Amino acid sequence: MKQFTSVNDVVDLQKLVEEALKLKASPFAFEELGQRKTLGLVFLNPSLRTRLSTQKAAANLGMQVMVMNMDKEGWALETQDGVVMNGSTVEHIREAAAVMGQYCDILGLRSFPKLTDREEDYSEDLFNKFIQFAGVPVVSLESATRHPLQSLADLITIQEHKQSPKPKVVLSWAPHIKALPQAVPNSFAEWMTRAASEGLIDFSITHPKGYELANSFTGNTPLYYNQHEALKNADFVYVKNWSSYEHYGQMPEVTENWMLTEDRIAIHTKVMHCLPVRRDLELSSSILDGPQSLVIQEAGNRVWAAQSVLKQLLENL
Ligand code: SN0
Repeated sequence: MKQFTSVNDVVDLQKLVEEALKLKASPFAFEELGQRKTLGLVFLNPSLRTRLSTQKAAANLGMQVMVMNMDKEGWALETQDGVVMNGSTVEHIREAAAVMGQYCDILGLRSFPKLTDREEDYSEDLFNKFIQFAGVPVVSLESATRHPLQSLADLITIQEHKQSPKPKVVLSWAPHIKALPQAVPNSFAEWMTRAASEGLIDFSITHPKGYELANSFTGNTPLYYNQHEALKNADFVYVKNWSSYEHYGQMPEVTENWMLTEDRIAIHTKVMHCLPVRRDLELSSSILDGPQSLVIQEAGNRVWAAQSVLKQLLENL
């Protein structure tokens, strides 16, 4: 593996999940591998799980970690080319990324979309420039359109908790008060589509009209506008809010209540969410506090997702 920005960087999906579960069973088996190697984690947006789990994963592999909270502690970054920098931006991403590449063997970057210009966000211009100028392998810690470490942790969690050889997995839209990125559901759909194509799961999506995700992420995945119908016999429900792709960054009106509650799912259905979750807005607190929730185990698996990816990148340095 030379970089990790989407499921397309993964050659053997099942092997990566197996590797992550092996690392979970034996976290320090490769503690020499990352010795004298430095991981830099660059955040342009907030983070809890990604920051701590990736830091822990790197430490388990013997790496040194440096964290740069660019949004709060760095110079204001310019990302456009051909501008005279006589305004508020202080440093161009060309120099910033190249300099961080001098200090680090691997770099991680988190950068949310602005949700105003779809073409700009979906071009992943900032992310691609960072990769281009860093000159070292880059791991996505969530980009404008994807969150692959989250999706890998989700697949690990499904693999760990499944009760049948081919469980039914449903992505279900949830209400929110803010317009959120499509990165998490895009990525989840992309990873689950790949898992479904390898016969590991059955995958479908349910959301209100107006919240269709880009086809490049969902492919031929069955889509239901009726949540009740979609959730029948589901083994795993993945709850997430996202804003509209078509009416980009908008929140088209939804009249029905889409919040997942216990009465909407079977007793054996497990509930997942990437977190942070807004209780009793996206998901009922009775589900979150009950035996059907996997959200904490899922967050725990972020360590093994990050560690399996860092291990493959280190082996390729
Ligand atoms: C982010 C998102 O992409 O949906 C990060 C998820 C890992 N979530 C939020 O920004 C939540 C913000 C909020 O106000 O609830």
